[in-house]
Amino acid sequence: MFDQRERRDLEKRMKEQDRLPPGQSATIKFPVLHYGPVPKTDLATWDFRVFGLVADERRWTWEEFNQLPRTQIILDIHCVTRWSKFNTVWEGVAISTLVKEGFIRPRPEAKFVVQHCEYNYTTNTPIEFVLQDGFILATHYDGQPLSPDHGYPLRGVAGVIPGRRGDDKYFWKGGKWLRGLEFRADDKPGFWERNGYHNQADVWREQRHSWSGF
Ligand SMILES: Nc1nc2c(c(=O)[nH]1)N[C@H]1C(S)=C(S)[C@@H](COP(=O)(O)O)O[C@H]1N2
Ligand SMILES: [Mo]
Repeated sequence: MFDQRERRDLEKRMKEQDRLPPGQSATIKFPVLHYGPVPKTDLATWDFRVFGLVADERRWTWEEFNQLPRTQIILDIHCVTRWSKFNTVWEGVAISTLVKEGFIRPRPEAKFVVQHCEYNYTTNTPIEFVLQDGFILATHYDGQPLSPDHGYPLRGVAGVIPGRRGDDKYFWKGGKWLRGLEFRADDKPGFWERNGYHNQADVWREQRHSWSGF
């Protein structure tokens, strides 16, 4: 059982480096977790919408989306079901870049962002969260386009930049099969947030469920 040993060694190292949040275990696999079926995507009709409290609402086709400025990032991801995966490599688009370069112009009243996914899955965060470096709109994982299970063709990824702790949230705050971003003045709990998960989802404070503290 080399895998077991590799896993335990990794977990020990991550703990020593202060990268293992409380109550989490390291995994070397990449579990798949979601509610409902995996959608089939036709890139010819796929679009991405930016709407709500923005100076001008946007709609990008797949081709247009792929012309946006791109970034690569390495993140530790922490699932609320207690697995953590370290040094995951993502490529895609940073919302902060889109804002800096004027592709998205949030209005001053915009305080929250709701990620809208296929089959009406949503997840919500404060606007600052999606504007930080630990959040990315990803098209690629580990050098390959996302697999259908992990969110093809586009997903939000909520992770932790290795060694740089911040406002870090559990992995469910990244919506798979992402189709749009809604900017809002008021917060609007998403799918898991309405079904017992904690609205803030801070991984270092173990904000797993809405009944587990603040
Ligand atoms: N559209 C959609 N996105 C989703 C979910 C979902 O049910 N639907 N589940 C979330 C949860 S609870 C987790 S832990 C991660 C899992 O991502 P993975 O399957 O790539 O590991 O996706 C998140 N994004
Ligand atoms: Mo999850």
